[in-house]
Amino acid sequence: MICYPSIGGSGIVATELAVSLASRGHQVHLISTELPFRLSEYVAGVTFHRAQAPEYPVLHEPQYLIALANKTVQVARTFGLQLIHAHYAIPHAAAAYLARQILADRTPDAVPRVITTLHGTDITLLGSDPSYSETVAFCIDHSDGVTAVSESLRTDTYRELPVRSAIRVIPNFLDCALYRRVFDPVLRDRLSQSNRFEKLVVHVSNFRAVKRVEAVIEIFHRIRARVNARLLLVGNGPDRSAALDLARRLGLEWAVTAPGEQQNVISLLAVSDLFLLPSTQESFGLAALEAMGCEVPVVASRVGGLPEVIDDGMTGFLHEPGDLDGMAHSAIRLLTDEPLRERIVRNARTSVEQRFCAQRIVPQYEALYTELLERPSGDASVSASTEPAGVHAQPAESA
Ligand code: GMT
Repeated sequence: MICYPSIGGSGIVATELAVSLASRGHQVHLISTELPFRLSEYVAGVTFHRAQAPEYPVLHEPQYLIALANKTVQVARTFGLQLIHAHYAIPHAAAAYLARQILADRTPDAVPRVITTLHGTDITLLGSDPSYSETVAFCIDHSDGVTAVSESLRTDTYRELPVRSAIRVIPNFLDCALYRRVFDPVLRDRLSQSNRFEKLVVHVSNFRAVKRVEAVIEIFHRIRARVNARLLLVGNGPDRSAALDLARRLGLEWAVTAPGEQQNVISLLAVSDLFLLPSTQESFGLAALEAMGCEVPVVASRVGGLPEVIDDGMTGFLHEPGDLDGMAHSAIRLLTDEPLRERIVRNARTSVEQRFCAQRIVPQYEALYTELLERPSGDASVSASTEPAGVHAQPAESA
């Protein structure tokens, strides 16, 4: 499993998948530059390998792609890897492709299959950039299996890139036994004065422009005009200071708590009353799913894969990204109409249990792995002159 270690959905999904596969008896090797932040304790069956790119004065920047491919080759040789699963196409699909080419050249009888999982910004923001698009499309097409985390991302990939591979949609998932509401009254009292009927609104992200954290502040400002509430901003990233500046200018500084990155978001979600996600783009919206698992009602943008996660009016509320008044209106309804809030969170939790629990989704990855491994050797050809296995003239297949 190749992934980014830092806060962000693709690393979380890769880590949760590794842990889940290990609990089902597989041996998983996680390759990353740092210990992934959700792998906080020892897990039997998961081994971490650090890929390090040395610096050298001649190089303008560390050669991450080469170091990652190199580490993957070494791990494959030492542990006899059968599969390389790259999470986030840039540059992990390229590293996996390169590793497989090297292994095929030196040990043609033991060449692992390569799976690339597309997560979102690797396609919608970065991958489609003309500076990257040809290479990203080539590496995706030369994976033996390709998955996307939503139908929306699959459609975007075919629209944005000259990709011909069949892309299978395997949605993101949760450990439903962990992501649930266990209310901690002491923690809640620290974050808001519940004895004074103060509501707690939460946002969790990596504070990049696409998350629109300033819009979170603007919506919260509108909520505050009607409801006694505090805001909890969990995470860190480029837009954190701007968001806190805006809160200050609006006189809300005292009502906003921003503790930075947190390893355990479950306890924080489990004491919150409302989750805001006004992103400009979300290929899936794992943060929204985590909130729904913890019975926190979500108000979000109607973009990307969010409508595949949230059924508007049934399991949460969706609005156009520019409609901050609409988002504030739904938020105020959820914070003041208890029967509505109860209905939405009950539906949301049921939807998570029926559609997005690990035991429902992880077997879909296992089935894909098995399919790829059962293909006669040579099907998943690594020869540059042959068509990659799984390439179809028409984009078609779905899980
Ligand atoms: O953009 C982020 O928040 C990080 C990014 C990532 O890959 O780390 O998230 C993307 O992948 C997540 C996991 O599949 C999805 O839940 C997010 O919706 C997606 N982000 C965007 O599309 C903006």
